Amino acid sequence: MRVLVTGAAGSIGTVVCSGLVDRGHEVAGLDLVAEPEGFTGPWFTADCADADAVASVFDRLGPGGVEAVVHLAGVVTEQSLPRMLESHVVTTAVLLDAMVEHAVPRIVYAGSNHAVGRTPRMPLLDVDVRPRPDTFYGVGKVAAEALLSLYADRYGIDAVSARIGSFLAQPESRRHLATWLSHDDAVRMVEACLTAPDPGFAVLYGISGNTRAWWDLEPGRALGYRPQDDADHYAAAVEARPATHDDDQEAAHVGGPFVGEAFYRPALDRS
Ligand code: 15L
Repeated sequence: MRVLVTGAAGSIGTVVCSGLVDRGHEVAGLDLVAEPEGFTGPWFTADCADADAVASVFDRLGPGGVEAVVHLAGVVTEQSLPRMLESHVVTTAVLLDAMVEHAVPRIVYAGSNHAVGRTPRMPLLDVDVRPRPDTFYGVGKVAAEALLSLYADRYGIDAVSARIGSFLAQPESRRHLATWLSHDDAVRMVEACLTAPDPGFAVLYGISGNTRAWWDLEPGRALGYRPQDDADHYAAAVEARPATHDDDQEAAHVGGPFVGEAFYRPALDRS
């Protein structure tokens, strides 16, 4: 499959791009920065919030040059509301408009657990709980999912949002024993979302097959995602570290640290 990956130079982007290439896909990269060493496909340095720049990327890849978009670009920390809306909502809208114009039928989106981060932790959270963001970052992710739903309904685009947990080489905290997404499982997950037959608008939790998961893996399995890693493998090492106040706070809501007062701020920056 010919795939355009945004945020291709980022931490998840580099892993996903090389994983998709290893699995036989043709990958074009788009990012604000120059291509990382070793990237083999076409590369575009542009801002996904710039509609003209994005339209030109699709034009240059030509008719049929993109069969699916994997949208991973976006600021991964909390910032002001306008910044979050631009980073997560405007970029998604720009890509969706370009997809409509160029008849690209599928997008896989890096959603986030922070779209529901204010939900008190419970044994197994399904994907149909109400949006309950923990930050403006989470608000941006909720709104981006709403856009995906709109374009799926209006234009028949297949739009899959993976609410990613904690994408890391290894789990580092007690919370990660539930929220971890391994590098290899991230590639498996994205490929499943790219190739699932007729998903329409769909949401899954993007985590590994963690024994202690707080999130239901079933929506992912329904799309063909078969995680092979489990954070429990690292539990002894993680639990050998002294428990901290943060561990308790992080365990109360699924969004962990993003729920805490350290993340409270006014929506708008004022000069
Ligand atoms: C995310 O969505 C963030 O991008 C990342 O920085 C982590 O906070 C992660 O979630 C997490 O919840 O661990």
